[in-house]
Amino acid sequence: HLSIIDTANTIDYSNGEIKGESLINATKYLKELPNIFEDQQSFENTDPNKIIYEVQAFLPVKEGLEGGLFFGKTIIYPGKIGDEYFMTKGHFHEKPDRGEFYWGIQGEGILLLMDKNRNTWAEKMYPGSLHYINGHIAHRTINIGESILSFGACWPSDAGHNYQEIMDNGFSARLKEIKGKPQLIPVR
Ligand code: M6P
Ligand code: ZN
Repeated sequence: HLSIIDTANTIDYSNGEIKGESLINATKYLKELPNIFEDQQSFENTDPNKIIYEVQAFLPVKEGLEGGLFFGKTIIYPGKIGDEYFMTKGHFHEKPDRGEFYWGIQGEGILLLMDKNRNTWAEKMYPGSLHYINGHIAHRTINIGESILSFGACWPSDAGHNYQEIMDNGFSARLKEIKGKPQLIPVR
């Protein structure tokens, strides 16, 4: 007879946590993010082993396979380096015609977006916010709240991560806390 089976993977909607098989976990410490924050003095005065964010992803197929999908959850801890909030490295996709969905699960954040011509803009992230990221747009997430920012992501298994442009030149705007409020400041 035909059997009805349970799935190997589950998701907890309250915090985005994924359980089951084919999972990877990555912890991003401050020391691994040397070119992200502007305030070098605050960077050096902060514990290099401080955890800034954690990525969990369900990779049911091999990275690089055309036609598959990856499903992730990222949490960014609350905090600042100087007047900049904790944030992800940010990246373009290696294949610029591969898009991505992000959705807010917990906390308050900003999704920073930048096109190839270095025009930058931003979207608010909150529980229930849904974001479509066009394939050729760089994306970085920032926790502007006082609690954990948790968001989900789904992207093609052959999208790839291109960190180079962001490593070399950053985004063309920085999100800073000015008089207690997040504000986008153009760079140079
Ligand atoms: C999301 C996805 C991942 C990405 C992660 C952290 O979960 O977009 O592909 O790795 O955010 O972002 P980054 O790689 O830029 O640090
Ligand atoms: Zn991406």
